[in-house]
Formats: sequence, structure tokens, C-alpha cells
Amino acid sequence: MRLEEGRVIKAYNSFFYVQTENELVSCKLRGKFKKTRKSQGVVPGDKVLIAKLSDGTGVVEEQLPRDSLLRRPAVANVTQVILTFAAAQPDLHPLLLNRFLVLAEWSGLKNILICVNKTDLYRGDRAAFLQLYEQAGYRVLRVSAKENLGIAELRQVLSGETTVFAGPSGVGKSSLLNALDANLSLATGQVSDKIKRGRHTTRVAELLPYEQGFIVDTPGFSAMELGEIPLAELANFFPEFRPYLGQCRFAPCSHTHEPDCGIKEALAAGKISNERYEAYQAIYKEIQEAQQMKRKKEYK
Ligand SMILES: Nc1nc2c(ncn2[C@@H]2O[C@H](COP(=O)(O)OP(=O)(O)OP(=O)(O)O)[C@@H](O)[C@H]2O)c(=O)[nH]1
Ligand SMILES: [Mg+2]
Ligand SMILES: [Zn+2]
Repeated sequence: MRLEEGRVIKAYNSFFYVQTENELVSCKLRGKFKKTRKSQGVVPGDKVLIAKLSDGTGVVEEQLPRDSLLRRPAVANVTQVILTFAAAQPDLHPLLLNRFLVLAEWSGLKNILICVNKTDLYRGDRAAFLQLYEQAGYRVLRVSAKENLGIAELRQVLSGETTVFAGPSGVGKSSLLNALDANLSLATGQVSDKIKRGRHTTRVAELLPYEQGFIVDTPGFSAMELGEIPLAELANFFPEFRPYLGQCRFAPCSHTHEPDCGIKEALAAGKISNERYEAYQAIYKEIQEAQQMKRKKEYK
């Protein structure tokens, strides 16, 4: 049987849409690829080999090795992620931003950017707040899909990359993609007036061809499970902490209560911001509690 190579563009209702060199083929999966507790299964962005059937549909026969995997939203062979938030409606919560950053760092992606959309709505000054993240090493883009502000700068970072737009519902991910390419005409949804939250308009992740690469629209989310993150590695997921790791008296050091801690000294010297250190502590506690819960359950 002749197999053809292709890339999963989106998965929907147990169908996998695979773009081959010449066409888009709707495929079913061989049973061996089904999602289990251990494996994510086949996800958008995966490169696969398919067999074409006489009716024009296909079957995914092989999954090719991945260069990278963003775990949430699950997209394979991604080169960068743009964590997208709104300056307002919904409001930007620092701890949520930090949790998204940790999740992206855990996936080992090289390029992690922050994009703040809806700058047209915010009359105050977010500069000081966002500067903390720039000092931590992240590039921060300030844009407005509505007023077409910052879109040219955004376009520059996308060329030739596979870029996932991830963030809470209603921040304007699909709107931004539409601003980048009006032909996409992705559905967008109003943020509810009452609870100031998005309505989960985008339902599945989808790779869209863009300037020799792809942009990936994804469904918004804000509740995330960080419990699988190894606690001992958490400090590595704060890039500005890295130069000070290995300078602590105790090894391992949690950088929370131990004396002579390199991270706490960097904090006292103003090299690490209070906000980021507090986020580290909060996330550390959250992971610790999730893991204790899990252990209790297993013990029973
Ligand atoms: N004022 C203002 N509104 C915007 C901007 N960008 C998007 N919106 C509005 O915000 C709402 C949500 O936009 P979407 O693009 O659907 O948001 P999303 O992030 O794709 O949301 P999900 O698909 O639910 O994850 C829509 O009513 C948009 O018109 C902007 O720059 N300024
Ligand atoms: Mg959307
Ligand atoms: Zn320490």
C-alpha cells in the first residue's frame, strides 16, 4: 500500500483533517493511536502517513516523530506560542498570565511571547506591569485587533513559524487572526456583559497556512492542571531565575523557606521582581497541593 505524508490541520468528531502535498483528506485513526492516559494520541500539527481509500477519505497509519509538543492546548511541531490576553474585558490577571507562562515553559518551546490585545479599551497605563515581564526576558506585543494597532509588528514574528495563539476565551485570538488575514473569517464571539468572560467560540485548534508557516487558532481556557509539573523543575520555568540556580546552600532548595537561598538573595537585590517571586510561590503551593491530593487518592 502506498502511504502519503501529511500534516494534521485539525481534529474534529474523531475525524482528522490531513493536508498532504496536494489535498486535504479527512481521515480516521488506526486504533493503536487512540488517546490514553499516557499518550496524547494524534493531535493537530502532527506529521503522519496516511493511506487513501477508494472513497477519497483516508486512514492514519503512522505518526511521525515530533519536534515539539505544546501540552495545552495540545499542538505538535510548534515553533512558538503567543500567550494572548486582553488589556480589559476580560481583565488581565497576573497570576493567570504566570500560570500560562509556566505551562508554555514546561513544554520546552523556544519562543514564548506575550501579546496584550484590546489596548483600545484600556485607558490606564499597563506599562509598568508589562515591563516586569520584559525584564524577565519575554517579548511583549501590545496590539488592538479592532483598531489594527501593532498588527504589522505581530505579522513580522509569524513568518516561517508555526505559531499557536493561546489564552483565555474572549481575549480576541480569532479576531487577531482575522486582522492578520481577512480571508480567514474566523468566528468571533461577544464577551458576556455580566460575567465579563468569553463564550468559548472557537471549539477546536486549527492550523491555518500563513506566510510560509502556520498560525494556530485555539479554544480559550483558563482552568489548568499544573499538577504534573515536577516541583523540582519549577524554578527553571522562570527564565530570570536561571542565573541564580545552584547558588543555594541547600540542594535541593525549594526557594521558599530555606536560608541562604540564591533566588531569595536575587529577590532582595532587586534582580527578580516581587510579583514574579510571589507567582512562583503561589504556583509552587498549587502544584504541591495537587500532588498531595493525588497521592492521597492512590493510597486509598
Ligand atoms: N475593543 C476591542 N474588542 C476586541 C478586540 N479584539 C477582539 N475584540 C472583541 O472581543 C470579543 C472576543 O473576541 P474573539 O476573537 O472571539 O476571542 P477569542 O480569544 O477567539 O475567544 P475564544 O474563541 O472563545 O477563545 C469579540 O466581541 C471581539 O469583537 C480589540 O482589539 N478591541
Ligand atoms: Mg476564538
Ligand atoms: Zn534556593
